[in-house]
Amino acid sequence: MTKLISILFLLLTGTGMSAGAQEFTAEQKAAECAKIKEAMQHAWTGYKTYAAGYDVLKPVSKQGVNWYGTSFCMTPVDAFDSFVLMGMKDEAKEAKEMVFSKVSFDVNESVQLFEVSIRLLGGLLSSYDLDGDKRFLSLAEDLGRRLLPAFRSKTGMPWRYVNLKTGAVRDSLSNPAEIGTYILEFGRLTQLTGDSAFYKTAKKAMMAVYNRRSPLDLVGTTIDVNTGKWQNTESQIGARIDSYYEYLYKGWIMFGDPDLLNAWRTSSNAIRTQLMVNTKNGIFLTRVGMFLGKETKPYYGALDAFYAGIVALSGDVFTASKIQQANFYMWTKFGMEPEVFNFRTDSIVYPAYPLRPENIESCFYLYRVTKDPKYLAMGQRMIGDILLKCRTDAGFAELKNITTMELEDYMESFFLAETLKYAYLLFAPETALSLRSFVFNTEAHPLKIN
Ligand code: DMJ
Repeated sequence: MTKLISILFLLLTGTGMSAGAQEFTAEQKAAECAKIKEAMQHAWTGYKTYAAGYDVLKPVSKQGVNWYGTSFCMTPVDAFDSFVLMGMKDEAKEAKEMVFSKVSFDVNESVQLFEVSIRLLGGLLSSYDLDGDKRFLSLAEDLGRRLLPAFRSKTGMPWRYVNLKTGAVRDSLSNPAEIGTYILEFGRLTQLTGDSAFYKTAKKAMMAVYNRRSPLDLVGTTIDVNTGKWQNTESQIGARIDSYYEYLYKGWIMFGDPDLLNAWRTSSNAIRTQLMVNTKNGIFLTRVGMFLGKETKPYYGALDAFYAGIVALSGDVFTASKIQQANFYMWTKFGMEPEVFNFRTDSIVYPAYPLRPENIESCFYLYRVTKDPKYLAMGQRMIGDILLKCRTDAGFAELKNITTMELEDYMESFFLAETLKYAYLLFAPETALSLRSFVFNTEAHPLKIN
């Protein structure tokens, strides 16, 4: 009997399963999917009407804006695979036509390696993996080759900017995320083109960060890619570090490289012992000095929320569920999640909400792993808030301030690539996208596992 009770306890708590959450019916799930598809359509109509051919829509002033002198059609590239997964055939066709008629990387532009890689390279590769049109792969390969010169530094860690035509590089002060978030896209390129240079280059860069970890096995926030010296030694899991950790584990799933698993295990143990703070509201991850592990600032925020998802994916469902408890607390405490918040004083540090996906992304992974309907309820609440509070008549706008609800005139392409996609997949049947066959890059572009 005692054994039975412990097994039941383990099933309910050890897997993060809650006792009381109500199951969603198939009709309720379908209704959520329909709501999210309608939002996707609204965002796309706004983009097409006011910003067609530009990178991004400004949904308040109703105009388009480019990141650089030339447009790379950031929004259609980022949105295409979401349209495919949501079965939005007409929109997928429109996005595809826009991409092939407008995008060329043969331009004299200095671009930010990280953003171009996760949004454009990742988007083109997943478009190829889902749709099979070889033109996606040609564009991806062309872009990948133009990005390679960025990695020609003394350490193998990439410069932040590279010129797509000349290969000229600039900005040596970088960070783990902008150095170590390439193995999925570059590795997939190696698989698809047979050129091993892509995988080797990306791996060398991320291992160069790992090899510069402190004796506590932590990395800092800023490093010089030429000297290899840390410039900002604060360790945390959010902005400027997040996806470096994400790619250590996902790189292992995608390529089975034991070096990546080993680096993930070492790093995630250090994060557990040095950064995790157990509170009555769940587990938050704090910020500490990378050498002494002393807390610098008790800050947590929207970006940090991704960590529950990767921890769930790696198999530690109990810890992941406690982090997600904290994530949802952060959301409900303020009615919307702030970009940064002090979890010791329960107060907002930076009040923006730029349409970020991470909290819902973690719900998606936790639901896939546990099937606990409480994650559906969390996701429903969060996407409901977003669709209600950020909608404008031309699309969806970021919030400058979640307490005043003042809007920012910008609709990030990751809203279509990530936020709406993870929300949709949370409620859609698993067959819509199997985690056995695909790994999401950090911009939620699914890449096929070979
Ligand atoms: C996205 O561009 C990516 O998810 C990146 O890794 C972190 N930030 C944004 C979304 O918030």
